[in-house]
Amino acid sequence: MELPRRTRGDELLKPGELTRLRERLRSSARTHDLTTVIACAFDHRTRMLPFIFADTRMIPAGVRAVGSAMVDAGFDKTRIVLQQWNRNFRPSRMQLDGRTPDLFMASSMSLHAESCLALIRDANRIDPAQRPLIIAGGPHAVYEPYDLFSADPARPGGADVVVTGEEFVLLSLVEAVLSMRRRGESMRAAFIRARDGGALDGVPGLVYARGGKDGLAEELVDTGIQRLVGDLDELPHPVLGYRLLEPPGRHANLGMRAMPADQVHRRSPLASLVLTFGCKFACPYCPIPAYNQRQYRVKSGERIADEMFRLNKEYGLRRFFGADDNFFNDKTRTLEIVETLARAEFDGVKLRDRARWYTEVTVHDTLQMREHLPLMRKSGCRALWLGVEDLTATLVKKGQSADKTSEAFRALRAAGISPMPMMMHHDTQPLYSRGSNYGLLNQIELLRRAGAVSMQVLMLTPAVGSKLLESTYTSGQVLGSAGGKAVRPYMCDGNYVVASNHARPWKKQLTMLAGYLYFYNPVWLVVALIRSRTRVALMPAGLQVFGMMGLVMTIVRTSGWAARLMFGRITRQLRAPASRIPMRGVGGVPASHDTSVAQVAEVRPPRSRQAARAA
Ligand code: B12
Ligand code: SF4
Repeated sequence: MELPRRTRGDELLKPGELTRLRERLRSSARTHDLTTVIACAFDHRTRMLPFIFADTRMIPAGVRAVGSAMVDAGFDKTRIVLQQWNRNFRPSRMQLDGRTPDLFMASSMSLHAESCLALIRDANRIDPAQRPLIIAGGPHAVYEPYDLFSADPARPGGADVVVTGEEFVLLSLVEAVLSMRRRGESMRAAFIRARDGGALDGVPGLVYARGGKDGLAEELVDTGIQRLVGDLDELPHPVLGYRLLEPPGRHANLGMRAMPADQVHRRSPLASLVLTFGCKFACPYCPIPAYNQRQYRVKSGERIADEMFRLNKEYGLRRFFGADDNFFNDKTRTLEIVETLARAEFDGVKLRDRARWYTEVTVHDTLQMREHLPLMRKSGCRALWLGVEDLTATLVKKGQSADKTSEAFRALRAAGISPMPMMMHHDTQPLYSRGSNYGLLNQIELLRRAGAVSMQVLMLTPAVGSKLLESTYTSGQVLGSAGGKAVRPYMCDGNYVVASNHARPWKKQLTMLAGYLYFYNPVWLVVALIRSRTRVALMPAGLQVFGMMGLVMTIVRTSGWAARLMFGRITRQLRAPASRIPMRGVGGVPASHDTSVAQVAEVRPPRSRQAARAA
């Protein structure tokens, strides 16, 4: 099931609404000396191709954005801990500014959900008199907020509240709790009064538990789908978040100080930046258009240039990765950004001489932008990741074909931009096909000849929040276990075959490995070195080296699963994930995030308590 959309015309915040909230909080922050720890959950079992390097050497934008929002609102006693760098961190041991923090926040993708739940459970071990208010957020919270609560007496301890939205929702929650907070009272106690008094019900984008004792939830209240900030220039500046990082280490507790600014670029040579959000396509396996409520949101070129410049100046960051769903989505707005970046100059130095950037686009829109690709290069862009999925458009039809894809790749290479294809393997695709482009190796070879610089091959895996999710389960495609090993969240990244109707699913697992081996190997490394005098220079050779290293990790991690698929008994899951705890919306409407009930397409929760009572 896709996330429901708010009533048409009510998807976005009013212009200036986020800015005004930030200002209001800043003026009240002085009277609340809050300390906050934000943890980014990361399951190290997920380390392999094609995300190796980007997973630990690029600080995730989500926690950094939340940290920036807190500092911007006046709460600078904030620390960000990445499990990527601090595996042993235990929230139950954390102290910041000499005390247990007022707020503990955990962010997670679904893939890292087990690590996130372990963090939250550990935070629940803190003595109730000092226990921070526990807030969960991030992509897993957006799609499956119910998973972050506990109704299991054997494993108590969930979040107090889950934010199913972005900065505006979090800051509105903080404002609502602070407005109820008495002098010297803990944030958790103030939260409980705010919750029980209905003060949270007018903040769309929250899920909180009611009636639970000892960390057990009996019912979840869902305040509905968030309103999105339309003008991304209203977001707090990312420069604030980089000051808050816990340095890498092996301790369970926190260090005295955050990482010094001059070490940031060494630990995180890639900096992710929000440039745009949204995509006009509607691929049935993708949750992105629904999450964005079919809106396309952008930052201005001036703001992006300023972010790159300040991040370079303050932290030495030079390489930026756009957190875009489809950067070329709207040609006019793309050109506005790119033209500004190409001419931006600070302190007499051209930005493009300091900053290189990369992002995600589609093949279709790359062709629409063909004549502007030299401008893209001039603006500092050096690589683009393209969702090719399946060249023959048998699996997915979004205007791609072998000819169009080759044409787009050649145009990119001619402009000096590295094309990075993302392929999707599926049940009906063979390893090799004679006389057609259907086979995986045929497609990889075609892309390599057209100039592909890296390769991503992932198995089509059901994504929560996508149209295809339920039918993939009810059709019996989703595996429950193989050879006695259950499918766990960390395996749902497309690297493991966890959904297949193929008679021999192990073949799918080995086909993906064969595809990677075909692309990443010493032969192509040598060829890339010999051909290094092209406009993309040594990038293909460098990525061959990373690719081979990542492939070793992929083989080590996934071959055991291939063996289980080959020799073990396979069980299936027939029901899509859903809340085990009863969920309700505010004012008699169904809970927007309850996947167990049929949803109406548009759910509009009441704006206020009065409205809720009236409803
Ligand atoms: C860049 C990116 C990556 C990079 C990440 C590198 C890095 N270290 O940052 C790479 C390429 C490695 C990657 C890999 C994968 N990705 Co990815 N990726 C993205 C992408 C395009 C941008 C992420 C980003 O920076 N967003 C910008 C930030 C600001 O947004 P955000 O993280 O959502 O955070 C906001 C809110 O969620 C909230 N929030 C976040 N944390 C918290 C915490 C609290 C307490 C609160 C209150 C709020 C809050 O506030 C933030 C500010 O608005 C997103 C799609 C998107 N546009 O977001 C997908 C996305 C995050 N990826 C996704 C997936 C599935 C994957 C993969 C599993 C691959 C796959 N099969 O598609 C792998 C996993 C790799 C791994 N081992 O972790 C999914 C996650 C879905 C889910 N349910 O978890 C997303 C959402 C795309 C989608 N399909 O919808 N990805
Ligand atoms: S083109 Fe990409 S981002 Fe857009 S809907 Fe399809 S898969 Fe999702």
